[in-house]
Amino acid sequence: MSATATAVQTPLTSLPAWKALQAHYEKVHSLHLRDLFRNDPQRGTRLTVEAEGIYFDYSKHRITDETLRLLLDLARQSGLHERIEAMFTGEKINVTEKRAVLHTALRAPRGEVIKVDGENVVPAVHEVLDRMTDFSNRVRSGAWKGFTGKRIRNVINIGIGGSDLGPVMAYEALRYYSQRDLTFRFVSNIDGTAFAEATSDLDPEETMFIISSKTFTTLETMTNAQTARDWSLRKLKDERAVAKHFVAVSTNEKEVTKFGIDTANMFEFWDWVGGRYSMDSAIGLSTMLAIGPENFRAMLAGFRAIDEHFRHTPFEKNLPVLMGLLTVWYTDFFGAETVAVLPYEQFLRRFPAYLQQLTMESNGKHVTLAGERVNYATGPIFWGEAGTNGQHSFYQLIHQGTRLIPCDFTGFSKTLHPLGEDHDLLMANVFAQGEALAFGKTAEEVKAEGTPDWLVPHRVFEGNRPTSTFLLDELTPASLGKLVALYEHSVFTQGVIWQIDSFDQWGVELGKVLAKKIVGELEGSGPAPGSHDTSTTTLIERYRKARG
Ligand code: G6Q
Repeated sequence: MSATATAVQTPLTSLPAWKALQAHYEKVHSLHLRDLFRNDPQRGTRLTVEAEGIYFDYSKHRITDETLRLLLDLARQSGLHERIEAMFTGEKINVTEKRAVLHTALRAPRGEVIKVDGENVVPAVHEVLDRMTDFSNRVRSGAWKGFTGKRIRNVINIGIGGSDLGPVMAYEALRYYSQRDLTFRFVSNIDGTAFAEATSDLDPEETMFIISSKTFTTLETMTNAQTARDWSLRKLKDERAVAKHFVAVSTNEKEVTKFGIDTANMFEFWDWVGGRYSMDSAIGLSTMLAIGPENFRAMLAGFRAIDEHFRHTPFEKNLPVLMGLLTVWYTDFFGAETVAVLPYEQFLRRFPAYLQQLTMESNGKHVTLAGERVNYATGPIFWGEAGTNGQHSFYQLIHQGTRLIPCDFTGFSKTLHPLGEDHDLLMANVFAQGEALAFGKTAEEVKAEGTPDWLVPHRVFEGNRPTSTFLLDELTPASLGKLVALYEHSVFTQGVIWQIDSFDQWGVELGKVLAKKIVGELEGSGPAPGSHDTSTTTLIERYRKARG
């Protein structure tokens, strides 16, 4: 294993920058954004960065120049630069699974050399991309026929977690660019309803299933895949039809073959691609089928632009580094427990759900790389909703509740569907919310509006609620790639500071094992056979009785 991955680290709370930040927090935590802006007329232009077509305004954060300086020191003292290099060059930084972490290789240009165990992985990446391209072209053009000779009109991705959330999000986000005579559906849940509803109006003769599973052993996906097989063969009545209606995306050739899918119809990826980092691997096959190979490659180029930015830009101008450090600042010093992700773009409505997995599965850890329990908070809860819907529900709590919730606003200067004044109204809301959250409304201002004294406290907005604003030109495949990569690398930055393994997921593995154990105990009646606590035993027994 690499030196960087296993190097003994100074505990986070012993780093000089951490201690300095603790002392600094005491001095600055009560400063109000109103005063910070009043005392620095340039603040709204100074605390911004523009890179790769993304304008990032972080001026409405509760920071001073000194805060930034100390946070950047923290990044340096945490070895962030070395850790970035270790990731990009294929060191096995996922220490608990002894794996390299190379989603960045998925968007590396042909000709780049990135080695894992002495072997350059880039040619294999492009070989799979080329096969995906060829396959996508054939399906999109109608050259690929179903078993009975009809063209494929429906594509259903069966996968869960990292093998579902990225594809769903990307399909929704880039629907504008998709081939509209193809229908796309996604089945993830192990719930008959999910499959039944997704297929109820479809004809098996025109339907193709992509079975997406890194391991090809996940209970939900394998159960749904079997259901899909039965559903298809009920109509197509011939095992040979599987080759025309099923393709697999997996790292597990053996299990794919066992399922009956021809490996000629298998699109490979590798153990150095984590599930939640896999939307631009072959797991993105449904995305490529929807938007076409050229758009898919444009998306990869967007990812790549941010990879290069993250790797080579000095930290003070580095978007993901600044984003990650701000998250650490609020999580560990202000005790903020959540981050709200608020894209003002209807096509990005699944983006918060996607980010929940990316951020929370990556940094929801309480043990350091050295196996010690942390004595500081790690990954906050990410949640959110596309604007302006949230404004009419939970924004109340952000404005006037008792919790501090940093918000990420994302907006686009141009809309893909210009409709009257809609876009101006949408964007006016982004700007107005950021302004209101930062500056609020004082009692004097409320009184001056003629509010009766008894109502004044209810109508006061304290303000000082921090926000980031990301302004992009237009939602395109490339800009989506950039946005996702920003968060990927922000998550990485946080994980490095917190000294955790952002790339394992033992909590997910546990769930996979537990259900398998109980499922066999649900049949029959009378006392439950397994040995569980009294609560679980009673629940199992009630279920056994009720299901009959
Ligand atoms: C992601 C996780 C998890 C995984 C799913 C599906 O990082 O590992 O969400 O993607 O459990 O796993 P398979 O792709 O192996 O079916």
